[in-house]
Amino acid sequence: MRIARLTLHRIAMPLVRPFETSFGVQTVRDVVLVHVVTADGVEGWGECVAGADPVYSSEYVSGCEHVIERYLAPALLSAADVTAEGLHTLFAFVVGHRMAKAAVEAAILDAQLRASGLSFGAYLGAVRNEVDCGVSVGIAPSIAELLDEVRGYAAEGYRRIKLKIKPGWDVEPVRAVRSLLGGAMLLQVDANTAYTTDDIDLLRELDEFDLLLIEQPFAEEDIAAHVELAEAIDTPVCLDESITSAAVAIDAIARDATSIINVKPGRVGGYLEAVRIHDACRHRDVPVWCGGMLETGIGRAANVALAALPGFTLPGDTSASRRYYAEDLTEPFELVEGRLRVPTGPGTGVTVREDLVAAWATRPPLLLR
Ligand code: SMG
Ligand code: MG
Repeated sequence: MRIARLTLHRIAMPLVRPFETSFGVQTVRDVVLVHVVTADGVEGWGECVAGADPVYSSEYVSGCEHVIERYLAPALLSAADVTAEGLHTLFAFVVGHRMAKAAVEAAILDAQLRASGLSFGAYLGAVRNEVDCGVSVGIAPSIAELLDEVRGYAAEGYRRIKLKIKPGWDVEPVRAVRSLLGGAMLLQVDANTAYTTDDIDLLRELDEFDLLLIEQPFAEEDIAAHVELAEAIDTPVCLDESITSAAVAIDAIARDATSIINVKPGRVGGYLEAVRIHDACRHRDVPVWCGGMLETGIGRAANVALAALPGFTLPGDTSASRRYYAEDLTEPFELVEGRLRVPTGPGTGVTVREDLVAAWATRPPLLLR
């Protein structure tokens, strides 16, 4: 297909409650949306998962917007024939910038699948029509408030709880939540790189809470530190930020730095690379789960489809829309018995509410052709 135009929308969506991680507090999501229209008039939407600031990774929203405007969109608009599968080669001249590339890939894939009448799930290889959902719980002002929040999510039916931790907010909150939930509930923690190898003795104290995993305790580049931790504790180590491609995933697994992987399409350059990671992990008997980046319904729809692949054997951070947003950009995703249904319509299977895109815009749309 040929891409006739690409529009970048920049919107702000307030969160229903502040979300605090070891990186800081977030109260609003600043999002870039990619909207493409093919020469045949087929549309596709993609969402960029980068944060407002370069704290989770080196990418950030304004940087992604610039890379798309200056490099990716011109390459796309001047190509005679564009396919989602061909983007890896088309964009190879740009080093890194995976979240920017993933946003464009998602829009192209959406258009391509809408043109052929295929859903994301069918295309990616989904084997389930609904997926088990977990929820990521931010750092709270007090343990009492944390317990209130966790109690609420457990009552909504979430099948797994993930607690954000950081130095000074780790063993005691985890102890309190484990005792609230009892031994049967799946519970895991995510440090977002907040610790160093000096903390290994402290992190070993988490072993008593029978956690499913500890996610990304150390710096993104430090695979060796995670190898050291994995040898020292019983809780399985799971990498998130470190895993930027299938090649890195394969290497980290071979070095025993990680025994479970959090797959986020944005972090790895798109859904096609996410599937390659899934395939490599499955081949090596390494379970994967679908991470989240506070997606709107656009990204959530595609993530839920990905989470329906056979190797996604653990509940994902694929929460209901209302976990973050009072009103979503698409029809809302609602939890039924702790699960979300995989959309079956062409492309992402959801409809973008363009009135809301316009109402929530923080600057005029940028039309590229
Ligand atoms: O979408 O529910 C979600 C967010 C899940 O905790 C979540 N994401 O490191 O896994 C992670 C974080 C990254 C975003 S906050 C900086
Ligand atoms: Mg994480």
